[in-house]
Parts: sequence; C-alpha cells; structure tokens
Amino acid sequence: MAGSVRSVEYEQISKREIEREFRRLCEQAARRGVIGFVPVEMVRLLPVQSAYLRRKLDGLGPWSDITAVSIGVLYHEPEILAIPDDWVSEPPEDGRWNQYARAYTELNWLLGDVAGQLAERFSGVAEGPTLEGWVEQVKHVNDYFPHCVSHRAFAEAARVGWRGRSGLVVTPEAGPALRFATVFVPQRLSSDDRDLPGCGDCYACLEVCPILRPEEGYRERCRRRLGALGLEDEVCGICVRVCWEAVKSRRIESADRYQRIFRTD
Ligand code: B12
Ligand code: SF4
Ligand code: SF4
Repeated sequence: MAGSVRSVEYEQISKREIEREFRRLCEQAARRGVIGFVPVEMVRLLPVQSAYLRRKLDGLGPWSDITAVSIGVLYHEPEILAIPDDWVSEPPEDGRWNQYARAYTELNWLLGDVAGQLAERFSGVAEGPTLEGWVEQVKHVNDYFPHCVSHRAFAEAARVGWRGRSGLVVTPEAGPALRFATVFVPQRLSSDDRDLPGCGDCYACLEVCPILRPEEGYRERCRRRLGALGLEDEVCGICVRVCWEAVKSRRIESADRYQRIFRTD
C-alpha cells in the first residue's frame, strides 16, 4: 500500500479531485488521458484474479467501500501510424514499427509512475500497466493470469470504453490506442454512465489478423507472435492500428460528446 494510509483515513476523497490530479500528471507528461470509476465489487473477474486482488488489497478496508479508478494514457498519433496497417509476418526493414515499441515502453513507465502517484496521494493501491521482468519466465499465456488483474475488466466496467471484437477495450476518444493501469481507493465512489457506440458492423480487426479468432483462443498464438517479431519490445498492435482507424473515421460525433479526454497536445 502506498503512502501513509492512516493520515488521510477519514478524509473524503472526491472524484473531481482524483480527476484533477490525473489531468495534472497527464499534462506534465504531455500525454492525453481518460479516466473512469467503478466500485470494485461490481467487476467480474476470473476467480484466480479475484483471489490475487483480495490479497493485494488486504488492509485497504471493506471490499464494498473500494473503488477502482481506471486510467488510460493515449498514444500520440505518429506512434500508432508507425504500426503496419495490414498484416505482415515480419517487420519491414525501415524499422518504423519500433517507434510504437518504444512508445509502449514509455507508456508503461509513465502509467506506473502516474498510478503510483495517485495511489500515494489518495491512500490507495496501484496495479501497474504490465508485469515487469516476467516475460522471460512465461511459457504459456495462462502463466500471466494469477499475477495480475485485467485492466480491461475495470476499464470496461467503468465505461471508459467497450469490449471490442478484438478483446481490447475501445474508447470513443482513441479507439484502443491507449494503455491502462488501475488504482484502488478506499472509498465508494459512484460510476459514471455513458453511452458507448460499440463495434456495430465493423469487423476490421478480425479481417486483418489471421490469429485473432476469439472463439479459438487466440491469446497463446498472439503471445508467441509478439516474441517472434523481434521488435524492441514485445508488441505487434496491428489490431490496435486498424481499430484506431475505424473509430477515428466515425469519431466526429464522439469527439463532441465525450468530454473526459484531457487534451495536452
Ligand atoms: C496477458 C496479457 C496479454 C496476453 C494475453 C491476451 C490477453 N489480453 O489476455 C498477450 C501476450 C497475448 C497479449 C497481447 C496483447 N496485449 Co496484452 N495484456 C496482458 C495483460 C498483462 C493481462 C491480461 C489479463 O489479465 N487477461 C485475463 C483475461 C481473461 O482478462 P479479460 O479478457 O479482460 O477477461 C476478464 C473479464 O472478461 C472476465 N472474464 C473473462 N472470462 C471469465 C470467466 C469467468 C468464469 C469469470 C468469472 C470472469 C471472466 O474476467 C476476466 C479477468 O478479469 C494485460 C495487462 C493487465 N494487467 O490487464 C495486457 C493488456 C490486455 N494488453 C494490451 C495490449 C494493447 C496488447 C496487444 C495489442 C500487444 C501490443 N501492445 O502490441 C495484444 C492484443 C491482443 C488482443 N487482441 O487482445 C492492453 C490492452 C489495452 C486495451 N485498449 O484494451 C493491456 C490492458 C495492457 C495495458 N496496460 O494497457 N496481452
Ligand atoms: S476494429 Fe472494429 S470490430 Fe474490431 S474492436 Fe475495433 S471497432 Fe470493434
Ligand atoms: S497484437 Fe495479436 S491479436 Fe493483435 S494483430 Fe497482432 S497478432 Fe493479432
């Protein structure tokens, strides 16, 4: 648990205050962010992840009082445009794809820092964006699950975005072109509701990726591809790129409707 929990134990935490602090941290990093709230007990988790979370939040107070704050930090447009927009088995020689790999590493670092600072400030507990120093030990994708909670489960429940056909959480503001972390705070805060358009009749991600067959369990094959591509970090992201394009092309309406994005560039 971060910081001196007891010192602010009886202070009321407000959503606006958390949002303000998150906005400040995003501005400092010249990145854009999205945020949402959901009581932790309203989120459906794999049993193994639920057990992990209960251990992690032990001491934070009654389960029914804990709120998950889902935070997302967006990629810059050139970083997403560095991903190929069609299927390729090997990276093109121009090395451009690594711009996305480097942004991935930067966002992981940034989100870890932002989540840690929010946890410190609001007497909470941070779940970082990824499992650092683990990849080498993973032999199967299932090895990840007992050691983390799904940020997508919280982002989806907090209505930050909808669950796309790709399995990714898709936001009206940036499609899936963002990374998530979650901060758990010891106070029950209400979740905002908002209409999310959903995938509609789009199938772009399923059309572009031969691995992405949700009904056939794509996860392990995707994991192997990320390693095999040999980029500067374990990424691919073609599904992210095509979805970003798909959402962007119908974003005119959403951009006006959704105000939660923190514009800093
Ligand atoms: C393991 C992992 C992978 C694995 C496995 C795939 C996966 N996503 O599960 C591999 C290596 C393949 C992978 C690939 C990718 N990943 Co990944 N990955 C993770 C990681 C570390 C854990 C995900 C996890 O816990 N999955 C468990 C599953 C089961 O969770 P879930 O699908 O959300 O299901 C939940 C609910 O639906 C519900 N549920 C589902 N089934 C059931 C059944 C029962 C009985 C119950 C009760 C509940 C339940 O509970 C589940 C668990 O909470 C997260 C980081 C994190 N801590 O969240 C990133 C994360 C999911 N990855 C991410 C990304 C971007 C990618 C890639 C694009 C790689 C890249 N960066 O280029 C690809 C995309 C693949 C895809 N189309 O989804 C982002 C997603 C961002 C977004 N917009 O959604 C995350 C959130 C990282 C981050 N910090 O932002 N990833
Ligand atoms: S590409 Fe289209 S179908 Fe796939 S997740 Fe994005 S909006 Fe949904
Ligand atoms: S990240 Fe995985 S699911 Fe997405 S396009 Fe690449 S191989 Fe397919």
